[in-house]
This record gives sequence, C-alpha cells and structure tokens, in this order.
Amino acid sequence: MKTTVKTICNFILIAVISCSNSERQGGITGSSANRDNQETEITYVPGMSLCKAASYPVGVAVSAEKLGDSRYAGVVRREFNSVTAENQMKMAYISVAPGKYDWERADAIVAYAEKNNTRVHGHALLWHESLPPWVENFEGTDEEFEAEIKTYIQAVVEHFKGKVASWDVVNEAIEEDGSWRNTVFLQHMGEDYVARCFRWAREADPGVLLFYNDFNLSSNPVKAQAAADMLKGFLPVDGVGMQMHIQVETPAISKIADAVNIFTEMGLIVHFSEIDTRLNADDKLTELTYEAALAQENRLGEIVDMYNTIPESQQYGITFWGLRDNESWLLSRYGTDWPLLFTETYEYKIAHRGVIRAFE
Ligand code: 9MR
Repeated sequence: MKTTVKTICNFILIAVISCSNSERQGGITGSSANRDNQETEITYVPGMSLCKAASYPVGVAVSAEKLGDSRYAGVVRREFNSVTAENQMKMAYISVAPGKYDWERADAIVAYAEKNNTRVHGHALLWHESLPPWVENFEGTDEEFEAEIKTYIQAVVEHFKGKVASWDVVNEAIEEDGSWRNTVFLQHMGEDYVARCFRWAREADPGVLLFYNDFNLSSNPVKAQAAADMLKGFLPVDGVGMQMHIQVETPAISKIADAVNIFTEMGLIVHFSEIDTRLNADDKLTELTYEAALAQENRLGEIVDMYNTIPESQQYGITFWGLRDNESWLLSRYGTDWPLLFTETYEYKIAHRGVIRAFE
C-alpha cells in the first residue's frame, strides 16, 4: 500500500515538473517530511528533480526502445537534461557494412532529445568491444582499414552534426598498466591512431566537443597518467570521460580527486560519463537493505560534492549508466546488485536524495 501511494506521488511530481529547460527552480515540499518519518526506507518521495537542482547537465544512458515507453520517458524527461545512447551509437549498431549505415535507433534518441531540449552525448565512435563483423575480421590492407575507419568516423560525426553536442571519440584504448590496449585499431593503424581519430572527427565537425573515455581512471593513477600523457600529445582534445563504474567504498574520494586534478590541470573538461555504484561486490546481499541503500546515498553525495569542486568551465556534467537497477549491465556481468537511482517500478531510491542534496 505504502509503495502504491509513493508511486502515485512520484507520478504527480513527474506530471508537474519536466526538465525541458535548464533553469534551476525551487523545490516542492515532501522530501524532508519523508526523510524524517521514514528513516529506514530505501525509497523516498523526491522534492526536486536532478536536472532542476544541478548547475551542470545530468544525464542517463538510454535506448530508443526504452524512450518509446511513456512511463520510462516521463522519468527521463523529468530528471535528466542529457542522454547518452547506452549502445545504439556504437559501431556494431550503426555500421552495417563499409559505407552502409543504420541510423534508425540513434536517430530516435536524437528525436527524443530535440523534442525535450535535452543534450545528446555521442558514445562512442571507436570501441574495440562493439564492432561489426567486417571490422573484426577485416581482410584488406592496413591502408584500406584506416581509410574505412576515417570514412566511418566522418560519416557518423557529419550525420549528427548540430544534433550531438559531444563524442567519445575513442573508448578504452589504454590497459591497466598504462600500455596501449592491443585492439584491432592498434594492430592496423599503429600507436598514434587515437590522435588521428580525433583529427578526423574534428575535421568533420569543428564545433562538436571531443572526449576520450575510459574506466578505472579514478582508481588507477598509472592509467590516468597514461591517458593524460596520450592526450597531451594531441591537444586540443576537449575533454575526458571518467566512466565511474565504482563501488560503494572504493576508490577513495581522495584518489578520485587526484585523478580529476590531472585532467583539470591540463585544461580538459571532465565528464563523469557512466556512473554506477556496486553495493554487492562481495555477493553477500540477496536484497537491498536500508544500510546498503544509505551507504549508496552517502557515496553518491560525496562523488557529487567532489565533482562540484571542478571549475565550472570544466564541468561537462555527470551521467548515470542507466535509470533503474534492473537494467544495469552490472547484473549480467557480476550478479545481484542495485547500482542506479531508481527501482524497477520507478520508485526513487534514497541514492537520488544523496545526489540532490549534494547539488543544493
Ligand atoms: O551498458 C552497456 C551494455 O548494455 C552493453 O552490452 C556493453 C557492450 O556493448 O556495453 C555496456 O556499456 C559499456 C560502455 O559502452 C563503455 N564502458 C563500459 C560499459 C559497461 O560495459
């Protein structure tokens, strides 16, 4: 019964506030009463939406199909003013064959964004884990491979020119020890392939922001420094996406701050581009306890507090890697967990409150 009442309340809030403009506005009463009365609940009734409370864009990873569901789209519209395609702008989805493209699902995401005044962050032009068969099993010469990659990058950037604000140009090119990851791109194009990809993307759209995106940049200083050194070689790159697939206790916030500083000191914009928080890495929980939910609320609060210290001109925003816990890639990879801000039934977890409080 309680759940039903809260769900209805959530929908009333969704109906009255959308995040289609970037102005911040005052809160709605409700959250503090709930906070006081229901201290052991893992969900709460929000008093404010994320994108209204934040001074920088707040994003979420989406798919065209999910945005086609009005309930899902309603929550995204209310809470977020930036979207990233979780998968549908990757090469495996767009590139059917050399010179042949399937834009349908990516275009549907852009259409949602245009209708709702939402920023689109493009993810990702090159990623070795999402390749069409023709790239994976390429049979031509290295020169032919490089020509096809250049054509692909420029076709995609041009297709979304003026519609996509930014691109992860290359995703995850560096190993944990700081060396180059041995991908099909490295094999055919050599070590300066990342720099060339940035140049081709820049040629195709001088106005779009270009990012390098990777995981464990906040937990592994060797990798963060290797990324910084790589990017120094071909400035101006605009920014770095620190994915932030983190756990509830690690990495320590000071470690994250050190990594952020490496990039901000270089003048780069920083995007926390794929935030999720694993609560159950040791696999001890079979359900989300209040203690774990509270730890997540506090953890996200400290992450956002840290992000807030970045100079405003270098804050690209923060993006959550999915909306509801049940959708997260982490579940199929690692097992039971609750990494995101919403429950399967769209209830607001107190993790959402942790983010909001840090914005206020
Ligand atoms: O969340 C994405 C999952 O649905 C896909 O199956 C997977 C492979 O394409 O990619 C996941 O997203 C990844 C992102 O694109 C890059 N950083 C790591 C993310 C988690 O694997």
